[in-house]
Amino acid sequence: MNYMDPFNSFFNMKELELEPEGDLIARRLSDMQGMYQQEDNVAGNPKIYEYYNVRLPEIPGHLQHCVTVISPGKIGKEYHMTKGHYHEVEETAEIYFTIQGRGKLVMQTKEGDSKVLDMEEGMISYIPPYWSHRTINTGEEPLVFVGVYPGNAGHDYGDIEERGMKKLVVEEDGQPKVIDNPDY
Ligand code: M6P
Ligand code: ZN
Repeated sequence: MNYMDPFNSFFNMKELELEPEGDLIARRLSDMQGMYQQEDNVAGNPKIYEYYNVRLPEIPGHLQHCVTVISPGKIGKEYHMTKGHYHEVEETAEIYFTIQGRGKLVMQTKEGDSKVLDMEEGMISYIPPYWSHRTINTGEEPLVFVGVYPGNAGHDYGDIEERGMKKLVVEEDGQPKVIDNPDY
């Protein structure tokens, strides 16, 4: 039997970096074209979020895990958010453990049901099979969370890239508000 060796990763809470560095993926506004309602008048190409994947085989049995850091800020009225995705293997779930900041976790099924959960330090959020998921930083500091999901789950961005999500999280009177997406 060829066993994989157990290993630790360390997330540096001061630098907000994973050590040793996994696959670091940074997403800027230009990587999310068409996902925000008002992206036209934004100066430069701000970094919205980055995530660190611990490198693991994409096969059943393993547990993928990664740390996502969403910087605070807004594009128009919408808070910084992730692209959002379904899993390629739709019957796979995911857990998010929030370790810093506050935000919202917006989920949706292909039948059109929507759910929104709060994310705050210490919260463990369960994303059941079949729900797409997007995270939104509604706070003033980075939103940092750990995601854990099956080795073979994969990411399917197609539906959300084409249609967006039914619910948007915007700032109104200084407060986060969940509204219906007028373009959905
Ligand atoms: C979480 C997990 C990852 C995901 C990342 C960024 O860490 O769900 O699987 O890749 O967030 O989200 P997205 O892939 O939607 O950009
Ligand atoms: Zn996922």
